[in-house]
Amino acid sequence: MKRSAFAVFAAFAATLFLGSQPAWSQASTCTTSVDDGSFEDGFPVPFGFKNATMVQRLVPPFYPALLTRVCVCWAIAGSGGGHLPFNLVAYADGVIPGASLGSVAADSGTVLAGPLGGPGTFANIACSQLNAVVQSGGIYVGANWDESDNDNFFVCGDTSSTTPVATMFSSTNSGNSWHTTDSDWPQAHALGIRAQFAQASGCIANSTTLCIDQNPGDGRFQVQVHYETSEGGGLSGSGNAIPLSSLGVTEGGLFWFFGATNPELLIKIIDACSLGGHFWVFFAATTNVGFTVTVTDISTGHQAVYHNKDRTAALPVQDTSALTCP
Ligand SMILES: [Ca+2]
Repeated sequence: MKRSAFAVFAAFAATLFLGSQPAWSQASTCTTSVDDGSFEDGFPVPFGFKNATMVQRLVPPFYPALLTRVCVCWAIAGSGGGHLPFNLVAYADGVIPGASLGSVAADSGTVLAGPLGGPGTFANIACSQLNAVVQSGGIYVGANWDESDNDNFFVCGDTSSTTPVATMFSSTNSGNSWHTTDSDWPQAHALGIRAQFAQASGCIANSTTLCIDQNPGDGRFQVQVHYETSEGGGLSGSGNAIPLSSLGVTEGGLFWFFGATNPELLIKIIDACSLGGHFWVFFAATTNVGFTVTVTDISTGHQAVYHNKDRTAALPVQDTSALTCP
């Protein structure tokens, strides 16, 4: 059964507004938000679920961005106060939340019941350990909790008509399916869920970025490839990285362009600092399409960039002065 948080809150808020003001003492320490800074309501996942999840899409102010903290505003209906254990959760971007990026056990801290309408009581939870990096677009973050632990707890809601309607979802099955919060609660414009990001550093491996080690695990060298050809009616895009570290090959890797089963380029980086003060970049591409290889030494910021002209058989490259040491 679905009960309306709005109705519950309207009733107790009307009562408690006449009483003393509660202490909304836990301020948010997150700077990325989509609410207007003041909450008028609270929203549950449709009630009674032991596995309740509510998330909101947030967009970092820069890229690549490491998610360092999530701030969740909790409101409590009824009287007195309480706390609620929950899990901070993060999901990859998409039209709906994508793959789980992990969770962190957390607690609301003490939340006092009281009138809605204020900056909210936030739990500010560090989560750098998730290593959730946003390369583009946004990320879904929020809370997962057991409503039977304390069914008076709601996620703070912003119902101001001037607040743009955020992208918000709830789930009752750990994200196997989602439904939109503003369909459950039409007055919902945004949730009291915020995030903090830090500029991500180091090589961040993804589908188009290969990280190659100098020393085991350091991911010192970032390799990206762009291809562009007039063949096939004109094709261009990012080369797709095929890391080989799972095979124990940490000083080189492959890229494919047109089919995942068909590699186009083998690249490796050799530490020859003791032989003349350079890292060597060697690669061989079995193609005649135009491409650009960009190797970045994350440690120094130095780059080595190589071009192959379109419709030209690529020659092997053995650059022994590619990047200066150390
Ligand atoms: Ca508001």
